[in-house]
Amino acid sequence: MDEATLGMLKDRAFAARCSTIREIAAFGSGHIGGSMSIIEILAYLYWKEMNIDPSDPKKDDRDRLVVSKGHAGPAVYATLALKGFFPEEWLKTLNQGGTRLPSHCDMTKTPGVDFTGGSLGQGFSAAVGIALGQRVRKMDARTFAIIGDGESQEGQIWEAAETAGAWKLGNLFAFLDLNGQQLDGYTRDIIPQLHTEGKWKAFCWDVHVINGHDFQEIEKAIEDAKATPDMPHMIIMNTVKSYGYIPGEGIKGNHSMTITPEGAEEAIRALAEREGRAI
Ligand SMILES: Cc1ncc(C[n+]2csc(CCOP(=O)(O)OP(=O)(O)O)c2C)c(N)n1
Repeated sequence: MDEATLGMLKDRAFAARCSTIREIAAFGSGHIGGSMSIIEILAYLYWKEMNIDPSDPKKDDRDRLVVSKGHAGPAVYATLALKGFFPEEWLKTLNQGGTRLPSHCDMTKTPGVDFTGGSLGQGFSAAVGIALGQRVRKMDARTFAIIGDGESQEGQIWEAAETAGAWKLGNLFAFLDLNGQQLDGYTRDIIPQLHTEGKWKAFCWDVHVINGHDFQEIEKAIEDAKATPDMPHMIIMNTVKSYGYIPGEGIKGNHSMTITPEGAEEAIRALAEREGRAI
């Protein structure tokens, strides 16, 4: 990746982080942890990889993204707004009465959202079905999906995994947000997510393990995956829950946090300082 592209992606990620923090602060609380850990993959997909058109969000031959861990809605909305799917003003209405941006992603409400998430495990099955549909219709389009490590404790994830592996769905690119945390604690203390790479390989997936906050590694994994067109792809992303919202980084209790408007601006200043950015 050239320096200009890398700089552009880092700028988009920073902007999406600021919007996500402010969005949640406008409501007063929300799912900051699992939103912040997927900011880089969202930026990469929307600015570098996916065939989508913000002026025509339902175009038939588009690539699809299923955010199966649908509670990461705030990060998805921040990204979609920056990309031009809807006005950034909408971000002030997150989770409020009459909003088009509910706490969890809802395809019937938000332009650019391809599938409704929230009931963990279900979105991933839908992603397998969507990828199969694209293949049946002989389309070039691909399906991308993001799942969580807590979510991976759902049996439905593994039914979908087995099906996609058996059907050799090479147009399905999944990302596991391996942040080591779930709603009420660390996965290691609840149901440890062990042998993750081996499990996906056993289900006949093409597997890559990366740092999910590193754009160069994201690009390499996706490009390497394209060289294996007859298997579904699992890109295991080691991430930090709440990455970039420094008051929540890695701490227990960062799944949904209370954020005041003043606290949001303070957190954004701290992030800018850490990244050496002027704001
Ligand atoms: C079927 C189902 N069970 C429980 C929940 C409640 N819930 C919402 S988020 C969450 C934790 C998810 O953890 P993970 O997938 O690791 O997400 P992340 O830590 O990245 O936010 C739980 C248990 C749910 N939404 N759906």
